[in-house]
This record gives sequence, C-alpha cells and structure tokens, in this order.
Amino acid sequence: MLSKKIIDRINLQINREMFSAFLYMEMSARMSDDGYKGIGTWMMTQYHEEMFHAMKFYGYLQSQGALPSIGKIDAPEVKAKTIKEIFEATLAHEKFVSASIRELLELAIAEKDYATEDLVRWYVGEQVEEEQNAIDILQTIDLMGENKQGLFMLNIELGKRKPSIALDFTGMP
Ligand code: OFO
Repeated sequence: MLSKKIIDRINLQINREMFSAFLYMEMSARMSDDGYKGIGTWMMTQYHEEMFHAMKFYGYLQSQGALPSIGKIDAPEVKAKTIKEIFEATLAHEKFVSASIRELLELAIAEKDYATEDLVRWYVGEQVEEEQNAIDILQTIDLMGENKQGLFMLNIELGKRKPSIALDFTGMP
C-alpha cells in the first residue's frame, strides 16, 4: 500500500510528464511550421515517449489501488528561436525532469517503499538516455556550425525517429 505522500508525489510527476509531452508537442508544431518537418517528427516522437512516462506512473498507481489525479497542466512556453536553442531548451528541460525523478526516488528510499523505488529506477535510466539524446544532437549542431546543408541532413535524420514504446495505453497496467 502506498503512502499519501508517495501518491501525491507520483501524481505531481504525472503532471510533469504530461507538461513535458505538451512542451514537445508545441516544439514539434514550431519546427514543422518553420519547415523543419523532420525535427517536428522527432519532437512528436518525444511527445509520445513523455505520454508513456505519464501513463506508466498512472498505471502503477492503479495497480496499487491508488487514484491517479492529473491536476492543472501549465501551458508550455517555447522561447527558443533557432534549432540549437530548441535542443538547448530540450536538454535543460530533461535536466529538470531528471532532478524531479531523483527527488521522487529519494522519497521512495526514505519511506522504504521498495516497489516504488524499483519503478522509479527505470525512469532514472530513461533520463540518462533522454539527456544523452539532446547532448548528441547539440554536439552534431556544433560540429556543423553555419553549414545549411548539414542542417538539412540533420532534419532528415531526426525525422526517422520512431517511438520506442507502445502508443496504445488502453488496459495499462
Ligand atoms: Fe523526458 O522525461 Fe519523461 O521522464
């Protein structure tokens, strides 16, 4: 049985994961509107990944007899103007999520809630991967410098990204 503190904190995390999803959906719209449809696809794939993160927590609460509660999700704000700035904002956001996941892990450990700890450790690994994705893309952008052809190729390459998770959440868990 989960404590109220853990349930509330997981619900906060669900809210943050959904905010992340909407942030990437907004970024996807911006990129596609600017003509970078491939980057738009990459961002929309990230949207799906974030919804999966939210639904994995949602399903976990249900499996433990606890009630998921979404709450009000803030409107995403995208200030980035260039592709480099978009991926810098992505990395900064993922670092924020990583810190939030670490906080949840620390709470689970403090409460000796081993089931929640086990679940949250999956997210720790996922965050390493997500930060790495943004770092790799930023490195490529730095290597290209002002090269427009490079940007064109990057746009094509990023457009090949496919979600690594199931998109149908019916029946989760
Ligand atoms: Fe992008 O992170 Fe979810 O957890």
